[in-house]
Amino acid sequence: MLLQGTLMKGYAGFYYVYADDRVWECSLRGRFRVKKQDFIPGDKVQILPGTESKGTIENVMERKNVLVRPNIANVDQAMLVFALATPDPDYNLLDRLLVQITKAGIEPLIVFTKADLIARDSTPAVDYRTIGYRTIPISSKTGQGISEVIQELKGKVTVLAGPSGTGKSSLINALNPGLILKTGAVSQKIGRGKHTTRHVELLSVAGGLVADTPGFSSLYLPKMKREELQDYFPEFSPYKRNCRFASCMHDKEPDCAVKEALSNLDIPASRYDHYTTFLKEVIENEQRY
Ligand SMILES: Nc1nc2c(ncn2[C@@H]2O[C@H](COP(=O)(O)OP(=O)(O)O)[C@@H](O)[C@H]2O)c(=O)[nH]1
Ligand SMILES: [Mg+2]
Ligand SMILES: [Zn+2]
Repeated sequence: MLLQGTLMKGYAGFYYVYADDRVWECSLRGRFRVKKQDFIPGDKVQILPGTESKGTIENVMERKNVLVRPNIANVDQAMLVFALATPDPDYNLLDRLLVQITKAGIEPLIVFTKADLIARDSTPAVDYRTIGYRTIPISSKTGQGISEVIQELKGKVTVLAGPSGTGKSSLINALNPGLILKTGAVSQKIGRGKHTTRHVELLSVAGGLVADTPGFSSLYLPKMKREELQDYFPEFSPYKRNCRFASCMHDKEPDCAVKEALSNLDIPASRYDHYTTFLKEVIENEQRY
């Protein structure tokens, strides 16, 4: 009987596969060795279980997507981790990541950490949940929101994104007390040197798999046509068909319904700001090709 599983990592000639809620140490069928097939974490495989959690990889499925950095296949979602305080959220970076991730065909999940540091009744500067993004405020200190994050990770392959110091490692530790990742500024300094190459791996966390290194670290927006950018601002869509020009970029054009919604406070000012900032970048990039 073959088991469906997901490759977590390859190491010293063995492949570690997560299947049936546990980890199997697998070797490859000869034909894969002959074909020099490259397996990467996230690959969906079928394994033939043997004794003592050992097995062999019998089949590998076609990939639905591949992320380059970190190199992972079949990524279901990206968890964007931003702190509500210390450091204050960088909304420009958050909006930039939302564009990158959505364009890559990956579902975003926004997690705001360190909720214990702000007043319970304080409202966020930008209401990402109302825009339509899955958004969870959490605290790794008090446990607030942790069970909601567990629900979202279950059965999925997740890559983390977000600045350092926002509590990504602390969150993984809170989700999975058995697994201790280094946290805080000090251990980051003495951590892996910049020049040490290392392989990415998926960690088994809360019934799902999470990449151990953050992704989407590039600040550059992906190449796209200027008309496409507004698709990544879903809160514009109820208004844009009322703009005078069908080709409206919602920038300098007269009779723009998006700008009218902005002045009525129906669109958050910082989102619109970032849209116009990104639009300039996208147009500059267009001219390079
Ligand atoms: N008050 C508070 N501090 C936190 C929370 N999560 C992380 N921290 C602290 O923030 C710092 C950075 O956390 P870390 O997990 O290393 O962040 P990373 O760089 O994103 O992995 C550490 O000093 C943590 O103790 C939280 O929910 N509440
Ligand atoms: Mg960390
Ligand atoms: Zn417009």
